[in-house]
Amino acid sequence: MARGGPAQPTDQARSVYRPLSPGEVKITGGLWATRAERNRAAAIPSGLKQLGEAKNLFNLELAAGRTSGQPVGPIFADSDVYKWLEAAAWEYGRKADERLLADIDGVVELIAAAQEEDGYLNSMVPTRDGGRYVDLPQHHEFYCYGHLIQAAVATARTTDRRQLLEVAMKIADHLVATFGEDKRHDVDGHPVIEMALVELYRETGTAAYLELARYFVEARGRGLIEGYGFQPAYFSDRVPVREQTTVEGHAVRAVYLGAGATDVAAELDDQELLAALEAQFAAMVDEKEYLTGGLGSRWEGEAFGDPYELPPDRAYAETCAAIGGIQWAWRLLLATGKSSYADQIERMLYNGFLAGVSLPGTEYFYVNPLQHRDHALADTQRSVQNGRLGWFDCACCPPNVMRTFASLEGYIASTDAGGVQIHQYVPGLIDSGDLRLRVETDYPWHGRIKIIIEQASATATKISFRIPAWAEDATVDGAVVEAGGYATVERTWQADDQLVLELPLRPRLTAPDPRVDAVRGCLAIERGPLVYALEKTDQPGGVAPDDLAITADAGFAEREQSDLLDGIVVVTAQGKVIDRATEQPGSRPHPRPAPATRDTELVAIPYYAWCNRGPQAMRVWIPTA
Ligand code: FUB
Ligand code: ZN
Repeated sequence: MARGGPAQPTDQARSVYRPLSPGEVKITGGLWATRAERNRAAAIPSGLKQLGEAKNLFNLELAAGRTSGQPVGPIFADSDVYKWLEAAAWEYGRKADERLLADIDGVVELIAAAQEEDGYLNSMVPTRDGGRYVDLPQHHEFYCYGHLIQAAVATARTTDRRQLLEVAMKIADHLVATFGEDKRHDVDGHPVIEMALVELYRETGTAAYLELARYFVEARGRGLIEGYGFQPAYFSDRVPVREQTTVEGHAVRAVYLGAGATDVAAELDDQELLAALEAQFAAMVDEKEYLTGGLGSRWEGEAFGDPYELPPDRAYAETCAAIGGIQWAWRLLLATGKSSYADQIERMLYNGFLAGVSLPGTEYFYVNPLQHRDHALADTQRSVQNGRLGWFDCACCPPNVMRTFASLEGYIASTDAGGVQIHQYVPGLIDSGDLRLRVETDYPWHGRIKIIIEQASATATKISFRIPAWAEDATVDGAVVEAGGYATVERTWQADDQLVLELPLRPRLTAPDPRVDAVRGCLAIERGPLVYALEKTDQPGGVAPDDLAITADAGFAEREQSDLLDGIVVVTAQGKVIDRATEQPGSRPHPRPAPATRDTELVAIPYYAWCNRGPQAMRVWIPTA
C-alpha cells in the first residue's frame, strides 16, 4: 500500500487536514475510475513509447555515455521522462504490476547511469547549451531536478525501490552544497524545485532540503533573474513572494511557485507567507481564472494577463496550468481547512484539466480555449483545430496529465484529530483510522451521495462533507445544510450506518464578472461541477454556436445519454438562431438594427467532452438573446 500521496506534510507542519495516502482511498467506479483505468492501460504505456520516439530516452543514453550523437528536443526534455516516471510510480501504487515495475526499473537505471559523480544530471545543457548553470533562467536545470525528485518520492512511497531516491538525494545534496545565501546566490527560471525539495525533506527528514526550498522561495523577486529575454514578471520574479498580491507571468511557473511556497509556509508554520499565498490565490480566482478553472489568458509567454483579461477564444489555459492550480489548491486546503480550495480543485479537475485529454486518454490539448470558431485555422501545433494530439514538440502536458490521473486518490479525502473529511465525491472506499466508509454515487451525473459505514469507529468520530458553494439546498439525511463549507455529522459509528448527501444538480446560468469585457452580455450553463458548452454538431440544423443566443429564462431540460461521449447528461435550453443574412456587417451607428431571429433549442454537453467528435465550433459563454 502506498505510504503517502503527492503532498505529505510532516507532523510538525501547519496542516489543518492531513492527507490520506492513496492506498487509503480507492476509486472503484464512475467517471474517474474509467479515465484512470485508461490512463493505466493506454496512456502510460503509450507515453513510454513516445519518450522513445521523441528521443528523450536517447538523450539520457547519450548522457550515460551509451551512445553517440547530439541531444534532441527542448532544453527541458528530461523532465518529461521524470513526469512519466512519477505517473508510473503512482500507478504502481494503485495497482501493482510487474511489467510496469520493470519499465520503471529500466528508466531509473538509465537515469542513474546518466548522473555525474557530484550529483549533476542533465542530458541537454552540458553538451548543447554551454555548460552547467550558465543560464539558470532559461535552461530549466532545477526544473528537471524538481520533476526527478517528485518521481523519486513517488517511487519511494509506492515501491520497494530506492535507486531513484538515492539519485534524487545526490542531486539535492549537490544543490545544497552549491546554492544558497552564502554560496551561489541564484534561482531557476522555472519553479517546481521548491515543492520537490519539501517533499524530499518530508520523505528523508533532511532539514537542509527544506532550508534550500525556503531559500529558493525567498530569493525570488529580488532581481536575480534579469536580462534573459523576458521580463522578471514572466518568471514570477518581479516581487518577493511574501509581498506579492496576485499571480503574474508564465502561468505554470506562477502556480508551481505558489504550491511550493505553500509547502514551505506549512512546514515552517510561516503564517505571514501563508496569508500572502492565500491572497494571491484569491486574486487569481477573482480576476484571472476562467470559468473552467483554466489559468493563463495570453499565448505570448503562456501567461496570466491583466485582471479581467479573459478572452474565451484566445484563452491559453494550458493543461499544465490547471494541474499546477490543483496542486496549489490542495496544499492551501490542507494548510487552512477552507472548503473553497476544494471547490477550486473540483472546478479545475472536471473542466480545465479534464478537457486537456481525449476520452480514450491518449491525446491531449496543450491549450484549452472556451470558444472555438467555425473555419478556424490550425496555425500552430497547439491550435485546438488540430484536435488533441498524442504528443507535442514541447510535451509538458501529456505526462503531467498521466501523473495527475495516477495520483487522483490523493485529492479525495483527508483526516484530522476529529475525523474524516470528504472533499471530492467519487464511488469508492475511504479508510481513515478505524473507520472504513464506502461511498456510492453516480456524481457528477446525479447528486445523491450515499456513505455506508463498513467498519465502525470505536469512539465518536466526525464525518465532514464538502458542500460546494454552488450547492444551494443541499441536504444531509434530509436536513438542509449551508452551501460553501463542510457539513459535519459526529457519532460513534456502527457498521451499516448510512448517511445520504443530496447535492442539487439542476442546470444553472452563470453570469461573468462585468469587468470581463470579452464575455459581457453572455451567460454560461453549469450543472453541478461541470461547465457546459455548445458544440456545433449537437445543434439542430448544425447551426454554428456563434449564431446562437440564449433566452434569459433558459427553460432548461436535461436528458441522460449513455451512448454519447462515454455517457453524459445533456442539457438543453431555449435559445434563438440569429439570421446573419439580416445583420449588417461591421461597426454601425448605434443603435444597430436588430437582426431577425428564430426560436431554437440549444444543446449543451460538458465542456470537458468537446472535440471528441472532430475539431469543430464550440462556445461556453453564450450571448443573451
Ligand atoms: O518550460 C517548461 C514547460 O514548457 C512549461 O511549464 C510549459 O508551460 C511549457 O512552456
Ligand atoms: Zn504543459
